[in-house]
Amino acid sequence: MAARKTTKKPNVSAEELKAYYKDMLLIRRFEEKAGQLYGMGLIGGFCHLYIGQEAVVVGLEAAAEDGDKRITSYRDHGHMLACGMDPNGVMAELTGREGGYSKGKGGSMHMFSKEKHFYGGHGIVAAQVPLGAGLAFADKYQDNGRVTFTYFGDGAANQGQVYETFNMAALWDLPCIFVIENNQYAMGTSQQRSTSSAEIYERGKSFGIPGQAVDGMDVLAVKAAGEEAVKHCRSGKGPYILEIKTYRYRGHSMSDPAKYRTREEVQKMRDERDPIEQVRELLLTGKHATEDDLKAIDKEIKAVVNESAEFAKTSPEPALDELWTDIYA
Ligand SMILES: Cc1ncc(C[n+]2csc(CCOP(=O)(O)OP(=O)(O)O)c2C)c(N)n1
Ligand SMILES: [Mg+2]
Repeated sequence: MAARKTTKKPNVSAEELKAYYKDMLLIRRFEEKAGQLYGMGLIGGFCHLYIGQEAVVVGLEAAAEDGDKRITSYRDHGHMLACGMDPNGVMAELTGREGGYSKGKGGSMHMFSKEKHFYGGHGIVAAQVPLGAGLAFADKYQDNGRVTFTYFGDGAANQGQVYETFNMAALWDLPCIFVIENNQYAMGTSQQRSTSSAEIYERGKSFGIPGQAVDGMDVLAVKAAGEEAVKHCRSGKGPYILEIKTYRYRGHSMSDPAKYRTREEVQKMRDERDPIEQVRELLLTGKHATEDDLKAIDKEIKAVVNESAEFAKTSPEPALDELWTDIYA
């Protein structure tokens, strides 16, 4: 990814900037805690952390309105927290407990919230893309002015069903924002090794879907691009593609030793491009917050995350008779 520093002046108030800082920090600390609980054997199965990518969901949620929908892949904890789902319910689902969003029966990749219009959590690469277009179809049918954020990765962008979906979404002018979270890797395969055309945002061209590439380490740039996309979709002009260039600091999942890239590459990104540090700088240099204000926010977030871990450890395991509920037959 070309290192691009934003030249844009903050187009938001100090309060909004602080809110983005807080929201990104919540995701970062929550994911760090999930990583710890995984290491302690309290979380089983797959667990894909979102650390490094926080500005993507926080920027786009800042561009969304109440009632808009979101659907994503297995790397989904950040999306849940950013749309306002309860950290206790998310963490307890990770530990497989009764107090989790799927009563402890879904785990990391399978959580939903009708209230927050969060439609999962999907473990099959790109499976959520046609589903996202389906959600947008429902909104168009009901003429309710809502848009759907359909998130997927750079690896998923090479799947055939993505292009079938682009075709139908364009044909029917669906209010669907296709958000490609390009973190440069699909498991251990870098984008250079897997992708013939690097400019993924241009892949909608032959369907007449506009797209743009966005600096995904800059929450303000993401928000601005999100607002453009939302405006386009809400005004009935059909789908829009945002390729958001981001980076994951951790391995693909908790079981990835990450031998396909150097430690230096990751460290350079953390040192030079970290989305949370960038906002911290903006807050301090713009005198919108003092070091003490930021410390107070850190403390508040830590308390929320600790409480979620406590809840996730103490909530009981699902009762045996839950084995036979919520089954589709
Ligand atoms: C249909 C299918 N093929 C393969 C896999 C195994 N798999 C899981 S994640 C993944 C890589 C996807 O990468 P990307 O879309 O870039 O998302 P990221 O993990 O980087 O967020 C693969 C190949 C799968 N889950 N589903
Ligand atoms: Mg990827």
